[in-house]
Amino acid sequence: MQPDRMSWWRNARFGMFIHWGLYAVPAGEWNGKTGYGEWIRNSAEIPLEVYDQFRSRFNPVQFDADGWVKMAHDAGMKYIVITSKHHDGFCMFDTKQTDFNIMTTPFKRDPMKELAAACKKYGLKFCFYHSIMDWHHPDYLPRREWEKDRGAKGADFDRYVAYMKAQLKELLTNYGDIGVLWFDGEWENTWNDKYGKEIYQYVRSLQPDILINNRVGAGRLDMEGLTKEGAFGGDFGTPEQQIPATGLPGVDWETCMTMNEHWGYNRADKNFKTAGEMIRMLTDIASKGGNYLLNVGPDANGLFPPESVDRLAAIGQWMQVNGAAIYGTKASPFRDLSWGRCTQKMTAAGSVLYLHIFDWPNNGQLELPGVLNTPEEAFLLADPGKTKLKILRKGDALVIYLPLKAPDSVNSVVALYLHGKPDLTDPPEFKTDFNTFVDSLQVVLASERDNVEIRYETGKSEPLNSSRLYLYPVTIKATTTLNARCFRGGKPVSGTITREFVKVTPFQALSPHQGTAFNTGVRFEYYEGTWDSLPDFRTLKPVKEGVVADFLLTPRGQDDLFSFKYEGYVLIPQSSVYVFYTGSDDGSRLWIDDHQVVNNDGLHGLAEKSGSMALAKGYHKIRVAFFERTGNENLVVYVRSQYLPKQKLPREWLYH
Ligand code: H79
Repeated sequence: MQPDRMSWWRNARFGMFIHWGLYAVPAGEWNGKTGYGEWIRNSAEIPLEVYDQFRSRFNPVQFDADGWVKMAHDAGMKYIVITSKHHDGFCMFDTKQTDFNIMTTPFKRDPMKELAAACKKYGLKFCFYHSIMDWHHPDYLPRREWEKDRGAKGADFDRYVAYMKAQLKELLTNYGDIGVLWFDGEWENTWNDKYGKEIYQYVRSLQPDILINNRVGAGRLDMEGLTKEGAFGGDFGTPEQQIPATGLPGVDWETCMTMNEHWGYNRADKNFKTAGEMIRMLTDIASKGGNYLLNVGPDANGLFPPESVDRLAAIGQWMQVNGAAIYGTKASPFRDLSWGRCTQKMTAAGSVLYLHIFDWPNNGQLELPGVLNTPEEAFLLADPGKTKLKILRKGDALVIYLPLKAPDSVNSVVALYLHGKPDLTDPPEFKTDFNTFVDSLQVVLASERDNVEIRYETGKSEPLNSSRLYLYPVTIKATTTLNARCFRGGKPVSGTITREFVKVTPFQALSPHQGTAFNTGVRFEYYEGTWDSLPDFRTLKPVKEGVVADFLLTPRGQDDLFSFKYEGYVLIPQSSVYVFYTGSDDGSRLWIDDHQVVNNDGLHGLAEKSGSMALAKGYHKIRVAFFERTGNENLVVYVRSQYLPKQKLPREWLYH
């Protein structure tokens, strides 16, 4: 987590994404098909010269920067991220680096200049989306597979990076303070973390306080949008069209989402989410500690689709009343609430819980489970008179008495002021994520609550105030059930958490006499072919065979349409339960002693899967299979045990 630099962004919680470019001219339609968006040049395979002609038809005379920013402002959005350049390479700003820009259209105006000024007027942060992938620049590589007539001869990717930098310099010097640089299109095999770090540093050198998303690096895990461990992740993660299932403590993230089914303008796409759905999504995201970047795709006249205009206004009405429950809030302290969501803030005197009620209780009684604080007051944000709602305690729960009718059928918010920070009846947590072990296991317990003691029992007994006090990790050597609970002043103040830790027998190592003497490295077989999942290697003939230090893709003969099988031995340093992972793009699997441990098969972007196995110290058979269809290719094997932090499987463990 970054300090201060990010505080405006963390407080903002809600921003507008704008996808606007030449693709607004065809408006999603090509040769009678209407399913395209900003990817139209690639998806409809439009030759460069043909696409270039949209330029003469791009004259969005109805564009009104003030009007756009006012709509974002009135919707309650605190920042705008707009496409300075999308994958098509067309620049929506006045750049000296290429003619392929808006100043060479009949429009001849720089909309970014006008938007920067309007954002300043309305107090919104102005931000750029800038695509790394570029289907127009001669130096960008690779070419599209279908672009047979556009050779790559003479192309120089480093010169393309220099072009990018020159444009970033323009964007960061000609438009005042920029809030965020939002990169995208980083997944092709020409981009890597080294370029990512270089660009990150360069952008920060021009505007030190700017924020940069994780797509500047090459380690994004598919559309989940978070960066894989150990890779360069910029300032925040970027889930796309999805909301993480839970909050992600310690990780900043922003879900970007379309209102209908396209980012760029699509005339035929009327499948818009309702304002209510989007209000609930914004609430859900805030309750998990994230931001919502909601997209508008303006048309080639410079107008927002009327459906977007309506929805922005409706969201704005809700935000007018309930914005306090979104801005500057933190993730919910509750794991799950049956009737809705919660966000929270600290106040001078204590804290406030914002109870976002999606499902209004029929009996008018809202039950908030497991809150030990003394409540101060509660009122509906929709009630200008702030009429105090009756609050009664029912055991550990607080019951708030609501009017019979919800003020808002989508989400009515109760502000509940508490004395002190929320003190919920959460049980302690097991910090050990191994449930099985071979010899012994150190079990760590913890509670984030103030002034609590943890006491525990083994077997079936409920912890009492006379049970053992948890002071340091509990070492267990046999299968054991542990029960733990929080106590305060001699009284239990939480439920009991229970977990069974099972002693298992490890897979035996190969005897030293098995096989021949071991040499370092693993054997590989390299295959070529077109697959959507791992092939059955038994039916195939390898193109190449040999030995590599570890699971390297370097012996390949081509960057796409290939596959590897690696076989050898892994020297396990200590008997224990081991977790193995493969991070791959596309699919992979891993076997130990002929048992499949990891299944990460299928056609996908960079994705990580894991599995575990108890292994005795010594040599075990290891087999890894990988295939790549097109795009980026990537394979890394990681390992972890209770004794070892997650790390790349050391080369020193591999033999054949
Ligand atoms: O600008 C919008 C989209 O045009 C852009 N991102 C949003 C914000 C976008 N680019 N691509 N996609 C959305 C979907 C692409 C998915 C894939 Fe891949 C590209 C599948 C395989 C290559 C990325 C990399 C996802 C998996 C690997």
